[in-house]
Amino acid sequence: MRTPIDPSIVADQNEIRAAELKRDYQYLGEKLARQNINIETIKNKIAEFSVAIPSWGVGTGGTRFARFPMGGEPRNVFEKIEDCGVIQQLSKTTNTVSPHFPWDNVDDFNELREYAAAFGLGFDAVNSNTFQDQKEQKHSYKFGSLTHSDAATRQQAVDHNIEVIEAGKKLGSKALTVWVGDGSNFAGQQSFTNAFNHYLDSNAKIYAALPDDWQMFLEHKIFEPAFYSTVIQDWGSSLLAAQTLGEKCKCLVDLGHHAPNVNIEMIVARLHHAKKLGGFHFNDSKYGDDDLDSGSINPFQLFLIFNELVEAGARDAQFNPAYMMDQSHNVTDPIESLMNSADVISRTYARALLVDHKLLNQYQEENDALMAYNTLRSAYETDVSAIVQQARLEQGGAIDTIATYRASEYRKKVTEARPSSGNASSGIV
Ligand SMILES: [Mn+2]
Repeated sequence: MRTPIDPSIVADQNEIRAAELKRDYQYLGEKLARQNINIETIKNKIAEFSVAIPSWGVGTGGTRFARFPMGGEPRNVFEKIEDCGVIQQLSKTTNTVSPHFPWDNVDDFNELREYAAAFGLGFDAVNSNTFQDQKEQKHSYKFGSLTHSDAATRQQAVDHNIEVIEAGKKLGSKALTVWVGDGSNFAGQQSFTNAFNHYLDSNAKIYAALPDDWQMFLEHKIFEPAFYSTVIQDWGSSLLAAQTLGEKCKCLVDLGHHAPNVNIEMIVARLHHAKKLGGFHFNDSKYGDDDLDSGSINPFQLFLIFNELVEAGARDAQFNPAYMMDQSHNVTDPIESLMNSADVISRTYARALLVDHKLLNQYQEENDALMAYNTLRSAYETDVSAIVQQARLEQGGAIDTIATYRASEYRKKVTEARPSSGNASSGIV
């Protein structure tokens, strides 16, 4: 196994914190035992949990105004994999990468697959890109892609998605995520009905190219780049399309792709009820699609979402959504942000696992609103640090991922090794 961080640094850093963690883990274990919760069961679930890293997430993000790249940015997909390898080595929560095409195109996908495997990384859902024009393409996506008024442009976008499936097959991926920014900026610019029909027709062609054991995820987003209307703007349109396209087609919920204050945890419950929740993209936001770090603004909302995901899993043993972090790291080292977010997501999942659903259901049946809320609150307020740290330690990761990463001086080393960095494509969907 390739280890981008010297294992002796990880061992030294863990040694500093091991005794304290042992005491904390024992204390929490006794506390949870009084609630009839076995800490080992929770820890094992945390150890099994994984959230994918988007390949574009290890580059510095930006806004339409500017991007401020830091030193040592990955210059190609192999260097992105190396950075993802750091995140996985220390956090042990991120054993897959979600690639984006054409940004991550290579001549030899088998080579890329083997290179990633050497870091203990596989490939999660593949992402297509029909929201920007590429140099060699014949038809422009200025007025849309899968929903364009022109049939040849739609076909070009369909062909691209099928090429992405082909790449994914070689990488060992099992899902295609489709997000299109198609929409309009003026009232009357676009026929809502025609555009949606084009969307369904185009996606039916992509669906037909899916291997039997693959899934297709439709990602909705309320606005941007279109600011008046977006073809797949909400979970209702997404669900309608997924139900029309077939069993292998499901909806993907990106936390940031909703209007402020929308009850996203309820959307999770509704989509699960329809057996159409295929995936979830984690991030946080204050206003719109801010792509802030997961749980950094509204950690309680993230907990409520996880509570629904845990409930869905308890009701349905087949429920196995694809999880990915979809964030834009404008002011931090992306590796640090992704490790921090993986930690936050794991902690939130651990707290959701502590919810006594039997008791919660009893309070709900009795209409005891206060105690129902307090049942959630009790789990939410539990400090589960020792559980996620112990899970990482037992798998060979770092008790404190950020401190260990900083001690390794990885960023300084890659800044020297990648002198002409700063050119990597870094888009956020
Ligand atoms: Mn997304």
